[in-house]
Amino acid sequence: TGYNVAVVGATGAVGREMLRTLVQRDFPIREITALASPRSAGQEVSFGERVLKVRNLETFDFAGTDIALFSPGASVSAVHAPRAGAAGAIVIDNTSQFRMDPDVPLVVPEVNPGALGKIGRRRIIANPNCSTIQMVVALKPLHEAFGLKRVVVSTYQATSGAGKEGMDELYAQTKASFVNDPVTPQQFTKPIAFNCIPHIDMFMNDGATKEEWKMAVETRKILDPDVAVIATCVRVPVFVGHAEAVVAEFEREVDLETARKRLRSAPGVVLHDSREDGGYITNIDCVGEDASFVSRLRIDPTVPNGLAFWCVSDNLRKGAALNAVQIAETLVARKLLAAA
Ligand code: 11C
Repeated sequence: TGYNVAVVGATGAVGREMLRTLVQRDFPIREITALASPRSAGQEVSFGERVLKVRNLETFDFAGTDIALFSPGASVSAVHAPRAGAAGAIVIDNTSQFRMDPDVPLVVPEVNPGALGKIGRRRIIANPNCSTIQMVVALKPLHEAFGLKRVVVSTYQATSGAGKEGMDELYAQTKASFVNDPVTPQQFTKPIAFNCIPHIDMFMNDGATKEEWKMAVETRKILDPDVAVIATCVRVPVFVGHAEAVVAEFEREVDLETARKRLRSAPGVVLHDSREDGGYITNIDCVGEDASFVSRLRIDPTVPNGLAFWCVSDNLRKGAALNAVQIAETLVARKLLAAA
C-alpha cells in the first residue's frame, strides 16, 4: 500500500531534499519516480538506501501518479504541472508559477490547512516562497493573540535559495578571494563572497524586487488579506538557512509573556530566546531542522502594540521540501486523496 509519488526537479537542491524528507518522514509510498529535464535524465539520486535513475519529465506520463511534488523552474511547472494535474495527479508545486492564482490554494499546513479543501480543477496546490513560510508560521500565533496589522521585515537569505548554482558561486568566490583569483559574478549581480546583496529576483515597477512582493502578497493570501507587509530581501554569504528581522504592529495591546506562551505552543515554531551571548538561533544552527526558530523577541517601543523578533529556518526544508511533504501528509490525514 501507499501512494505513487513523483518528484519533479529531482536533481536540484530542493528536489533532493524532497526525496530525503519523504524517506525521513516515512511517507506512505508504493512507487517513487524521480524526474528532471532531458539534460539531467539518466543521473542518479538517493532515496534512502536506494538509488533512483532520473527519468525524463518531458516524456513521462503522469497517469497513475497520485502525488507529484514539483520543484523545477517556474517555466517548467507552467507546462508540466497542469499536464500532471490533468492526468489525475495532485500537484504540489514549489515554484512561484501558480501561487497567486485564485484557483490554487497556497498552503502552510500550520497556518491555513483549511485552504486544501478548495483544490481547483487543475489539481494544483502551491507551496509558498521560503522566506514567506518561516515568517507566517511565526506570525500566526501572534496574529491570533493580538491581531496583526503591519509587518516590516528584512531578510538575510542563503545562496541555496538560488539553487545549487548559488551555493557553488559562494564557494568558488570564497576560494578565489583567498588566492587572489578574479571573481566573476554569474548567478548573483555582485560578488556574494564577503558581501550582502539587496536584490533577490527581478525588479518590479515600484522599485521592490519580486521576492519582496512575494512576501507581501503571499502573506496576505495565507494569513490575512488585510495585513500590510514591507520587505527588504537581501542575499548573504550563507549556504543554507534564511534569517529575518521582523517588526510587527498589532491591533491589540501586546505583552511579552503572552507572546512567549503563544509562540511556545504554536505548531512549527521553536522559541529559543535567552538574553545572553549565543542565546539565539543563527542561520547555520537551523540547517537540517524542521522549525521556524524565533529569537530576540522584544517590545518595539516606537509604535503602539509593536513586537520585534528574529526568525530563522532551513530554506530548503521548511522553506520548501518539508512544507511540500507536510501538505501531502495533510491531504492524507484529511482524506483528500483517494485511499492508498
Ligand atoms: C531565494 N526565496 O531565496 C528564493 C527562492 O519563489 O520559490 C525561492 C523562489 C520562489 O532566492
